[in-house]
Amino acid sequence: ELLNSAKREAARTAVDTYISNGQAVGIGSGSTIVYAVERLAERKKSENLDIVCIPTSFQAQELIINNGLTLTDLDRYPSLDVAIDGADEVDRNFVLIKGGGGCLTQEKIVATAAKTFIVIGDYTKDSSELGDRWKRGVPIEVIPMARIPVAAHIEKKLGGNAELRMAKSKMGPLVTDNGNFILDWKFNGSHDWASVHKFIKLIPGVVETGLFVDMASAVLLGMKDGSVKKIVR
Ligand code: DER
Repeated sequence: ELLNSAKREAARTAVDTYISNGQAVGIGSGSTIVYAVERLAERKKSENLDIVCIPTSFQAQELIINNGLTLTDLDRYPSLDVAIDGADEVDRNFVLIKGGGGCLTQEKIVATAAKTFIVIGDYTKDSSELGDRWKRGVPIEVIPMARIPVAAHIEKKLGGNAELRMAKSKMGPLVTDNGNFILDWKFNGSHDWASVHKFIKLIPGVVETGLFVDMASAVLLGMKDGSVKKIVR
């Protein structure tokens, strides 16, 4: 339906614009990236596209394998040509909230390893300020034993509330691919996201934040009318 075709258009446009033979490609996580991997598989069949793929989660790893693409890792390819990934929200300064799918840490590692980082999404991600549309807060991956002091420190210094993300198909907290917990920090108002990220990142026990500041090279968002809005930094 409308939303899925918007995601699909953005994903296919991104693959056709930024992916070419011989590249090492970071593959993000979530639902939009599925369309990008499908397009990569199509191009592998039709034009024998010759790329290697680095996953950002168990989900991405499965996608790569199940679509017949070549799986590799950062050990073999520490520097990537391009990474493609989704986002939960994008603001007017290219700041992203990521981690809605719980994969933010490996996503940020892979995005950082890539020369070019392409974000794909749909019109529901297109905000002027973070928080306009995305109401689940900033995901923060934490070492399980530190979750209470980390949450308390964030709430004391930055306000809002940091909630432990509970799993949906298992009892208890969500456990990430790295064996950690996630706090969803529901913030109030607008912030200087670069300094908020740095502040949170330095709290002992924090593994990574879902704030991707100054990282995206381009953002492609599928619109309701079938067009793809492309914003290049
Ligand atoms: O969790 C993540 O960072 C994912 O990339 C997510 O933000 C994108 O999810 P979607 O493609 O299902 O909207």
